[in-house]
Amino acid sequence: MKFRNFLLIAILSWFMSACAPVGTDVSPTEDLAQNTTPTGETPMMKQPLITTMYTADPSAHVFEGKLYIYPSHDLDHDNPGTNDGDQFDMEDYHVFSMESVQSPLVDHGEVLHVRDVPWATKQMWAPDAAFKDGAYYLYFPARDKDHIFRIGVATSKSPAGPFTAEPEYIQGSFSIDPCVFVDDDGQVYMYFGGLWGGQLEKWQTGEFDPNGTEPVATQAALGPRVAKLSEDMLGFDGPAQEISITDENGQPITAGDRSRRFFEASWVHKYNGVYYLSYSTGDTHYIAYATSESPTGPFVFRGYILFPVIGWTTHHSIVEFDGKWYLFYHDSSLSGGVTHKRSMKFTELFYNPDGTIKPIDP
Ligand code: FUB
Repeated sequence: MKFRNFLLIAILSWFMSACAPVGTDVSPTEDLAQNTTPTGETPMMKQPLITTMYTADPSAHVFEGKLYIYPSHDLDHDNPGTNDGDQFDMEDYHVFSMESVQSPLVDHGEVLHVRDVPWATKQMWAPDAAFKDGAYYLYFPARDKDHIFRIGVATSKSPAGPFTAEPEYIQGSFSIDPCVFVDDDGQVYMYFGGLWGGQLEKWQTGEFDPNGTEPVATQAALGPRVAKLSEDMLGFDGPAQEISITDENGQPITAGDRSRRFFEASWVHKYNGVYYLSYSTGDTHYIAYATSESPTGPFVFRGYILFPVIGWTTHHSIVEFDGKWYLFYHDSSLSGGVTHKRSMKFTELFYNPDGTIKPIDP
């Protein structure tokens, strides 16, 4: 009797699987999940998250209950550096994920290469990712065929990629370091911009001016740009606006105030209804932050989140995961201080009761 039941179930299951319509039994996410490699590296705070490759500019997000990280992939070369950032000659992106901050990091492999981006030529710098209506979007800067930094977008059905690039860069985009923030009302904003290698000072007239320079020391510093994203997430819904960062008296932070002025690496998050814009101060090497009641500012300077790390650049993201807040950042400790060979790290971030952030000593 038992054997007859077993036989019946076996025949039925074979019949059902043989009759399933082709292509409908494996979801894209399950399919792609097979291309993952547990790195075997258990995350430890303030230690490199991966030691088999160099990674930088980590943008962290919670998607589908896991923590996903979208970093730059630094190449292991010894080309000389310039103020234009030519040593940051990255070609592709890998995506990483963690089930929890105690579980091993998973490398989802190469998810986009510059050869597969029709408009881009080189230097795939700091990316970010976003989700809307069942699709994932990877935003990234790269130099176009005229050597000008633009921002592109690539799409996927999975947060782990692979991503397919749109044929053109986002019209109206320029400079580097996109950060995409989805507000509680569903409106999506992109913040971007970076000085020097990132060319922001060359866009002060609204056109690319190869001779553009930073404002003089007593003038207002250049601010990051913000643009609303269109409904389809593939373009800007109107021209980008400059964000103003002021001191506590409402006076613009000046270009000469190098320990507080915006340089690159914008990140926006919301805590207790307040918008926090954090950024790198570049040649003074801080991650600073400013707050506002509005996603488009003006933002008021509040202090520092991260003191200088080993290496010239500093770049971060802030994410809430399982009820705690984390700072993802990078430094050059693993390479012995080589600025363009960086490693992503993370640590917990704490707020004071007044909403200010406790600065972190890396
Ligand atoms: O990774 C290349 C550049 O270095 C980024 O775009 C900047 O933010 C800096 O981290």
